Amino acid sequence: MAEKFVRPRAAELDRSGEYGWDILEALKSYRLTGIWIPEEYGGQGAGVLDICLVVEQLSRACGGIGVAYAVNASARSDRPRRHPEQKQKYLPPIAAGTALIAFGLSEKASGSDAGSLRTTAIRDGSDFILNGHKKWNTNGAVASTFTVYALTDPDKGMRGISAFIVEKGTPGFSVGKREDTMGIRTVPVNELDFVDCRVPESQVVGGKEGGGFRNAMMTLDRARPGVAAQALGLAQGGLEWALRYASERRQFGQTVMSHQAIQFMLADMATQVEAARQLVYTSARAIDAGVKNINKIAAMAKVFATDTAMKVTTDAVQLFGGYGYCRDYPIEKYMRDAKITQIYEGTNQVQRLVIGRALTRELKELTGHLDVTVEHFPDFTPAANPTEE
Ligand code: COS
Repeated sequence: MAEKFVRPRAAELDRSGEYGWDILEALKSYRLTGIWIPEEYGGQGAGVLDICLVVEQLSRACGGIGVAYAVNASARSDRPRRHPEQKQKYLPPIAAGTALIAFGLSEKASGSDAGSLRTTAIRDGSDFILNGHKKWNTNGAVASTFTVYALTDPDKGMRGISAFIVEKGTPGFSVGKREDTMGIRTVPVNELDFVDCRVPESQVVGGKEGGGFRNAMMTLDRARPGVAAQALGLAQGGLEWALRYASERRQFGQTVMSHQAIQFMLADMATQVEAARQLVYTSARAIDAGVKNINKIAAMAKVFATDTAMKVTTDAVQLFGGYGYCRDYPIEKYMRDAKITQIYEGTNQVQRLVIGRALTRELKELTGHLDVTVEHFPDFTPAANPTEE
């Protein structure tokens, strides 16, 4: 599907910035929209690994289409899935591909520090009145259903955040400025504005006020393998273009592929792509298996696959030489698309923070405390390793 419908359109969608509506139609006809949705709601009951496999193949042809697909799966958070009325209302249109999803967490002054968001949702009878502004909303201009995080209890800070489902067209809600992005240009990335926007309490995600920050964190943990899969597809696609070019381009009387310096570069690129693949699939399988603490492995997959994508696509541009720097050739787009994967869904610095905190937690469980001294390593103390007489 990706080879037939996505690859031939990638360059044009990148140039025009137009959303790939024709590709959405193809995804629908292949029954690939909302594959993660249970069968009784029109989906295929598939898991995160399946989402990753689709995202990888789409991104191998076009990173923008890959993320346009992946962002719809952000609705796959735990709480709405446990709320029968919301499931009944929102899941079938996503499965049918008639509803596209966007995830509204970040704000102008609240990015990595997601808990510092300022949008408010103040209760008024059985409704909430939303006021504020969201930033970096991937899919913004095309989505019909938005998950929006807002403070229902501003005095409690991040512990007073709740998540809302907001529908396009709700009075007081508008999609604002579109960003002129470096890559993933087929996907609109917008600001969102809320001015006295009234949302009924039935649209509090999961039907329960509060717990929004935790919900956002859990959603991100489960979505990060999807961004990692986008990066993996970009890295794989970049590698394939580099291989093709290196086996055709001739310099010094032979293909550049025949030069050992180039072979070594390609060998490193291929090894890194394969290592990223294993981590992406492992993290996805862990989520599908219901493993409890998946934030570390999800962050590892995200950080490794996206750093790999950046490195491999940059090396692929290098292998193309001057041609790699020109828009006549497909490879520079891979590098532009790859860059954002290191930034969104939590920067790679935040991922390292998440991994570091998880390691600290594990160490605490292992040792009972953090005051590690030499006695914690008895095998390495002089008594256990007597020196020769
Ligand atoms: N799963 C469940 N709960 C989690 C969690 C997770 N992965 N991470 C944190 N929490 C809970 C904590 O247990 C804590 O709960 P209590 O209030 O009951 O103690 C609460 O959330 C606050 O956690 P913490 O103190 O770790 O929050 P921080 O402000 O330090 O922020 C980071 C943590 C930096 C990890 C978070 O803000 C983050 O992920 N930022 C990046 C945001 C992001 O990815 N944005 C991209 C959006 S898409 S464009």
